[in-house]
Amino acid sequence: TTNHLRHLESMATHPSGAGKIPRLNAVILGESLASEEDDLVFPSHDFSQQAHVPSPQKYLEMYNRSIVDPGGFWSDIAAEFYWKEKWGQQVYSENLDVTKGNIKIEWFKGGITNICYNCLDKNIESGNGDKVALHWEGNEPDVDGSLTYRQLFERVCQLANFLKDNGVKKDDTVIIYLPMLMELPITMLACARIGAVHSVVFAGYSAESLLQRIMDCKPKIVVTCNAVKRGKKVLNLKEIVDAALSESSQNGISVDSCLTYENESAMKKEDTKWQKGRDIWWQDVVPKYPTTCDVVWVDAEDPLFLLYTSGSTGKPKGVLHTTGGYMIYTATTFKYAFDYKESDIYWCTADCGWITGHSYVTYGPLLNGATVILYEGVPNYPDSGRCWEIVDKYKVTIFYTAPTLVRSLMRDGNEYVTRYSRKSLRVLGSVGEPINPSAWRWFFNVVGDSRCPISDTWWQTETGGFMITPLPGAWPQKPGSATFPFFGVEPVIVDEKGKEIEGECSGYLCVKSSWPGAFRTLYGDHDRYETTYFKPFPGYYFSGDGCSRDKNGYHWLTGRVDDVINVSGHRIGTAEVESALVSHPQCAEAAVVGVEHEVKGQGIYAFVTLVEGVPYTEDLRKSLVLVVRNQIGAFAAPDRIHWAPSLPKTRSGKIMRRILRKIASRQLDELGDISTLADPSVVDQLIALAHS
Ligand code: 6R9
Repeated sequence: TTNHLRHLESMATHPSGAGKIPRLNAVILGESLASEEDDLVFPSHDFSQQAHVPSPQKYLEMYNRSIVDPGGFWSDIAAEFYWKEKWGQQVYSENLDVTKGNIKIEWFKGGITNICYNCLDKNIESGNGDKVALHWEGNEPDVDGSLTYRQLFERVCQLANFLKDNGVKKDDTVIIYLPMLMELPITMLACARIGAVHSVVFAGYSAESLLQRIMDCKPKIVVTCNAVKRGKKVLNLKEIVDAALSESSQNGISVDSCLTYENESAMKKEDTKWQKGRDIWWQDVVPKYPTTCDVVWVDAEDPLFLLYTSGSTGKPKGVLHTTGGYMIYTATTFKYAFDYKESDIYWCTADCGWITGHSYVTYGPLLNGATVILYEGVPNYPDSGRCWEIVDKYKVTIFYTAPTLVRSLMRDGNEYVTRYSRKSLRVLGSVGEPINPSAWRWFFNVVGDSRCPISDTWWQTETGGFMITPLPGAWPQKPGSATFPFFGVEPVIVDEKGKEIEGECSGYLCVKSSWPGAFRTLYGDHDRYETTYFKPFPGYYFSGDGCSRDKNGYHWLTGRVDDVINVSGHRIGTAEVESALVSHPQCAEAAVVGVEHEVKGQGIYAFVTLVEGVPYTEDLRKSLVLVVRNQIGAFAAPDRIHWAPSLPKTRSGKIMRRILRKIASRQLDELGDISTLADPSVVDQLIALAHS
């Protein structure tokens, strides 16, 4: 067993009886809690008993096999899926060492399958045809709909037939620019059914960003809708697509057709701008096609989708995932990390425009035959209780969201939560950024009534699925820690020289050897793939994240390593300082960046959002600094607190530190592109407060 699992081993072989966690509980609780590291939250006995992985030793048994014999471990799982033809002799092959030639990862090569078939046909054949696949909740509370697996199958087939009829063939690209309507997963699945490669562009990106993606992947067709309502705002999506398409055709890339869904509740057909010959109304044509469509069988290593993600440079990276490994990996991670059971009702608040919406709204859940909620709107419309209203309405059992949403709802007060029952909930999940212990606590205590384990899942667009995640019921959680690696994943922490460090340590998070869900290349740029991810530490996949491992082997993600600040030779994670700040009862959110400092090299500059109604005062400023001194050390005390009514965030909720760094260093003429912000006016507010 690798070093970091020794603690789990000791839990599993504890003298009080193998894997009996309560004994350990008593031991730990007998000591005073020295720090967050010692803050253990135990799953209830009842939860553990019914869990897929009920104990540390069950996990260790499975984990060890997945590392010693990855081929055997993953082919046993793959055998539960439908394959037209079985994969070749070799389950996988990999080269992750740039010094030994091109980076190459393959899983189940030679295996012939189809992920859409496994999501739909297979579930219908096994008797789940009448089970609800998708519940759709509109922006307005009284607008909703649902599709059973059979109905979803029919819709997907009709669209697949339309696509074929319009010249889309295997390996052609289709850009999808849709909000959270059922037509979004329907389009993804229809592409997969005929072997076309989908590239979903989050329907909050500007025309400029959409154009950039169209130019890069040259789609045969673009699928969109006329408009969407998010809260009280109506967004005219078709206008954005029109702008991108006319610009692209002037640049030599002309897209033949633009299939447009009429999202009636947001905008009527008559009000939609139209380009004859190119634009097609979805409702006019798609329902006329047959409700069955033959599957195009593909190789496990044929591409499934392209998803653009931001890198450190301006040009977005087209992350490419293939079929077989991704299918097995998303299905398996979904099942174990959420302890999924057939009776669960699952809601992930992510948009399908992000990887979370690919792996854990669409593919992972549907491969498991789950009932999935899709929500079109925003979490605070008509008020901040909407999420819990939806939870009660559909009796949601698994609720998966992002820390930013947790913190914003936390700020609005418990009232909105406690008003609803939430009795159906049994597992909670978090993704996207490190969840600070105080938000974790609130999520656990208030939302989950201290009953529901939280799966804090660390992973990336590039990894396809969960990499480090709790398995609820298997071991105690530590608020803020993603805990231990998923099956088949060997995380390593390396120092600057790329040397693996053991035991209690912190450094760069890398992964040794491949896993089925790993991305295979950056579209059209295999060099950049190798340079960004495999050259920094030869022999490993480099995540770009910092991580520490505590004395018990738990993993603590500290954020992107480009966000590390070095103060007088002390390396301080911005996430650490932020977590300290937000633990202050009057601090709602914080973002910390490094600024040049004459004496210390870098100083710490903290943007702080206060709890609603709390005034900015000098005393509060001091007490915020004190909280950081007390929790981390004097060296980590912020040099400057900058009041921030709100923080500049991308539409996916990530804080844009690039902009904060410029504001902090007063390089106001170098703010760069702020159009990707959810609300660009935040920037002016911050600049105005810079002198306060
Ligand atoms: C799934 C997703 C990836 C980056 C990743 C890391 C951060 C995601 C996290 C987390 C700490 C977690 N991140 N989940 N950090 N704990 N549970 O978000 O993909 O958009 O590609 O972002 O997000 O920094 O490197 P993506």
